[in-house]
Amino acid sequence: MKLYDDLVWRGLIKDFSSPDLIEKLNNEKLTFYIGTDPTADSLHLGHLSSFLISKRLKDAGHNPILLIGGGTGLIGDPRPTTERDMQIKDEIFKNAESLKKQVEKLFGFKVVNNYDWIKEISAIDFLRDYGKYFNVNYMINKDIIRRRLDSGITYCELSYMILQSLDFLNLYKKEGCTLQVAGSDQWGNITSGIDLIRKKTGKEVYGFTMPLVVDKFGNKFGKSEGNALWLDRNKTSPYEIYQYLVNSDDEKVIEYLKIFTFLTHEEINSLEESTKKEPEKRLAQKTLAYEVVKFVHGEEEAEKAIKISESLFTGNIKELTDNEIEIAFKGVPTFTTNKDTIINIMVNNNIAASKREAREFLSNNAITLDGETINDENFLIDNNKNYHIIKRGKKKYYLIKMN
Ligand code: 383
Repeated sequence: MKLYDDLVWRGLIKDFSSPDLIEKLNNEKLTFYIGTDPTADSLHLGHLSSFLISKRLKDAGHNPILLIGGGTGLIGDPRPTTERDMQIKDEIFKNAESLKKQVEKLFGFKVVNNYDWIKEISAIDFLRDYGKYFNVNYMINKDIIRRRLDSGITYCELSYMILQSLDFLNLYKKEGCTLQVAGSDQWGNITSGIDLIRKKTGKEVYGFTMPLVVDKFGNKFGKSEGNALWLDRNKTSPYEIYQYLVNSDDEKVIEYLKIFTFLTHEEINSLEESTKKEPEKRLAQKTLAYEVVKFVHGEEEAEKAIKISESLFTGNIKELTDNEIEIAFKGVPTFTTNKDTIINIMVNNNIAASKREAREFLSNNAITLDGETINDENFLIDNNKNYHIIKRGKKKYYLIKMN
């Protein structure tokens, strides 16, 4: 199957600047770019889908450039809601360095930084060479800007579009770059670049975007309790990413497999069958989670995430190493204690409000220690292990660290 048809099949095309691009994607070798601003020192799951498109284009023979917005990051792409806080320069530069390393390792793209050329432009040249080509009416009719007119937008953020456009022009001139890809929030910035290049050189360049990925409630994909899921393992563990994806809804998981994995159409179709016929196996979800973690963190981490996840599911926690326990129970209430009876440990650490309540839990089979039900209130929790897990009822976990 040709590249364009594969992109359509995977649901990766929203806006498309010209029908001529189909032929070019399928039969030519284009130099293209995707940009990202160094607002943080790592990409997150929300970035992954459009970076994976770039990988698909690369695998089909096109030539990718990643642009890190060291210059644009100092200005801030207008969000639809409010003005961004201005970030500290050194922070942006540090983030740019980390992003460069991360992207080179994950995707192997050539990396450029727009700070290198934007910093050279004087205010007068900026206005004469670029500002002159932007009609203010045109600018305020771009979707994102229009949505900000009521709440207000500064001249600083309004100018962002000009910077992203001159990047495209610069890469077109220097690298022969004729295509920009991104998520659909970037459509206005892409078309303004295409228009600038047409006005200044008379040449036609191209762009396309992919739809925003959302969960079944329409919320942005890739956030867990409002926090981004980072691709840097020191910020988000591979297991957390695994957990997030393995919990995908049946009605969304096939869409996600198309967007986030390199599995073939046959493999994805067969997982779709499985989701219809035997949804309780959650084969599609498990495959999605495994494939993404494998791509981002490697096979070993993906296997480890499966092991943790299965042990928690079956309650077979004994097999986990200390490190795996730390990962699996990150964020659950944790207590440090000396060896003692289970009833004392429960009361001293608020697992039960009183001895009476603790006894009730124990006699109702509501308490497990390391996966085994305990009824005896004098059961000794010893310190020949570094960690014990107490589970109360169906869901409540406590991590006990032994002194
Ligand atoms: C800067 C200069 C350029 C071209 C692009 C840029 C960055 C762009 C932007 N991108 C987002 C970001 O940085 O703000 N103005 O977080 C996100 N991207 C990609 C994708 C996405 C977009 O990095 O839709 C999600 O990840 O395009 O929001 O010359």
